[in-house]
Amino acid sequence: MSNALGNHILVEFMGCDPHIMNDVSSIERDMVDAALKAGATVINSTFHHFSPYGVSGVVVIQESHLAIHTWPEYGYAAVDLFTCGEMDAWISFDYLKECFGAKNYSALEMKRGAVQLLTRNDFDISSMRQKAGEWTNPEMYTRNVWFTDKDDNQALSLRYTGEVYYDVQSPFQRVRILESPKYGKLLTLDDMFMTTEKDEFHYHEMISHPAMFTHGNAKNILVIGGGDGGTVREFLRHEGVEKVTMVEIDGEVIKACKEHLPSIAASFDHPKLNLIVGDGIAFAREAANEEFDLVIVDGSDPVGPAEGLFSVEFYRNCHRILKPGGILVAQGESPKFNEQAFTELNITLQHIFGKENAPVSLFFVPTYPTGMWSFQYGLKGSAQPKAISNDSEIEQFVNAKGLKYYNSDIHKASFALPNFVKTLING
Ligand code: SPD
Repeated sequence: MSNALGNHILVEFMGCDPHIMNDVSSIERDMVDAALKAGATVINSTFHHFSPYGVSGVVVIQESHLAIHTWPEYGYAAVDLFTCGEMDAWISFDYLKECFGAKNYSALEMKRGAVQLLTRNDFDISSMRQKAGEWTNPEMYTRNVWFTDKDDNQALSLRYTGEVYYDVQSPFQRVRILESPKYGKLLTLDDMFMTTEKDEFHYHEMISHPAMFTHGNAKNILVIGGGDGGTVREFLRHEGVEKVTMVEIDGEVIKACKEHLPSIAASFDHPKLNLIVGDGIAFAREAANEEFDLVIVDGSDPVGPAEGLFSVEFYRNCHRILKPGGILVAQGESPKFNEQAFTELNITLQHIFGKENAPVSLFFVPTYPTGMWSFQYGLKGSAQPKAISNDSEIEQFVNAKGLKYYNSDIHKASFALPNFVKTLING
């Protein structure tokens, strides 16, 4: 590599699985993963399916690119792995060979940009830096790196500056803190947005205060998940709260947020907080009957470690450990992004708490796909969150604490559902 700018591996994959060769989503995922496994920084990817057969696509990486063209009818893929620097593209090659089920392959490796044949032009870096300093946001002009949270059909992307403050593969998930021009620092788990410095208050105020003001006298609270700390921070604003127990399975999330998101992870040292790094599902299974006034499930999406937070057994235990009059609030997914998880969770809650005791609160999060998100309730008493009458108490609290999303109107309005959502949960 010392005498060339880049390394280019031209690959022929033959005898590949024809179905995989025609599946644009899985090819894109495999190509992006192939880049990541070799240690590349992925800038962007674009993939296209040709009707009836064939996929073309490119993953642009900071170290150059990975490209593919497939002919499913021949079980064939032509792949280019073009890299520069220390990246070992053979790691990508081995990974793709497995993913595509290639029975045969050949590869031709060439050096690109032989340095002895090139003449170097040295730019005047100091004048370029000065010019960049005159721009409002120099990063906008020099980097085009996007983080995308998506399923097969929808996505939400945020531009980030390329700054990565934290990137650790924990036993449960990939925990990252990235910097974005629009939303400040971002916490992502695997390939999903969890929270951002600039819009976290939408989520954290809405998971906590509506339940507090519906209950009216909550003293003992259990939070399952919520590793960034924003949820417990909000509960601990209420002076009447005596104890908050938080059970987060992934200590890396807590560590990342303490180090890089201190405004969210602001209350981990609070004397009323009992912080446990452990399995929230097991905790709920083992907790005593009728122990908590509120049980809050601040979990991630139903893949990986949070899958069990969407199970019937888990919510039966949540019901059991709530005191009479207690309230469950669970991160309820989006009726626009993941209708199935949203609906199934509500049906589970209706089944366990009763049909009238499983209301849904909708709120807006700009950094979650579709922007429309939900908290789903289980009421073990008669207090209905949309029928509150303590508006002036709420407004006093909102003003005293300087809340930015929640108020008494939002409280009531968030339980009003569009017709399509009513149809999803009422069948
Ligand atoms: N897709 C995002 C689901 C929400 C996950 N919880 C966010 C954690 C904020 N404390």
